[in-house]
Amino acid sequence: MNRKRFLQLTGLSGLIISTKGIKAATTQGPQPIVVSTWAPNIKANKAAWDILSKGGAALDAVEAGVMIPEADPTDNSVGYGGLPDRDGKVTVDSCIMNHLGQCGSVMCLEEILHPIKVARLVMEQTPHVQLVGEGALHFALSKGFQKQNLLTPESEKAWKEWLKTSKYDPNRSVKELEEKIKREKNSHEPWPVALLNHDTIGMVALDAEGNLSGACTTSGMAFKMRGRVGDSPIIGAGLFVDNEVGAATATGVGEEVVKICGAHTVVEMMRQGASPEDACKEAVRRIIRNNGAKANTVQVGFLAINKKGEYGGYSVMKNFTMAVRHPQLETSVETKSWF
Ligand code: SD4
Repeated sequence: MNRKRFLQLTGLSGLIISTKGIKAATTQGPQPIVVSTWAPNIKANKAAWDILSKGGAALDAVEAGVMIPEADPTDNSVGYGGLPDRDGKVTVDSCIMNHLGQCGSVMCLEEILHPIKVARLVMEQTPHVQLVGEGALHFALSKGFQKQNLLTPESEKAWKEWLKTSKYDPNRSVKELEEKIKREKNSHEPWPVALLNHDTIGMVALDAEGNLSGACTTSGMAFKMRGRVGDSPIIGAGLFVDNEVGAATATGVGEEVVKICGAHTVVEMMRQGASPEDACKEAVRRIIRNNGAKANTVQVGFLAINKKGEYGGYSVMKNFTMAVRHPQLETSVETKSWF
């Protein structure tokens, strides 16, 4: 397949692809911008951009944006098509935060296609921030959401294959990506395979009013223990927004992100004057410090934007990409990494 054909197939024509050593870029003045984890989420950015480019609110943009991978059966770590826990159940975690510091989250929710919408309703219509499991499901059903099986035949097959060894490996997706990259080297395919890698989506946006919001949604680590919750629905870990400063989100091994209050750390570093990239690097440094000799096996990626619309990211291991959209640019970039 040639490159043109690939771009047509994936609907990514016009995309600027950069894969190495991209510095945190600066946009001119405070203009709208949306940044999300992983290159395929350029499609999610499109949905967000439809709203931002018409003067819409960052909150509406990030909600609409992350709904794209939630409904995409080929994204096996978000929503429909997500890989299940070790009992074969797909459980989803989502959170959302706006420029007023308001936030909502659902954790370990089952059979709901768009957990991000439920998280938003937790924020807007309950006195709480977090709802979990059965309670979150009851809340969703009371708001008119319908139950839907999120386990696709492909995910079920992968789970049955996994059951043969039942070995939990938080590096599974990293290894899969590395294998794909090796295959790419051998087959001389014309596009960077990191572009094809789907994973948890964290999305942050700045709107024309100068307000920031963010959303993060995932089915979590594949074949996790039943009831396990990672960083993605935890405000301050997988996502944090402070309208005075900036917004940050994370992807990767959630336990490591929770241990350093990842997204909050990134925002606080920006408050002290760090660029988005340097702020993300400091969060990565703390993960490296916590993990000693095994640090180079723990993939975590952070990305951030600040009030000026500057953006950047950093990851522990290579191959972490982010999708960026602002008035002058629609692109995916690989962030710098520690290793
Ligand atoms: C989690 N951080 O549940 C999520 C998983 C993830 O790409 O980001 N996967 O820990």
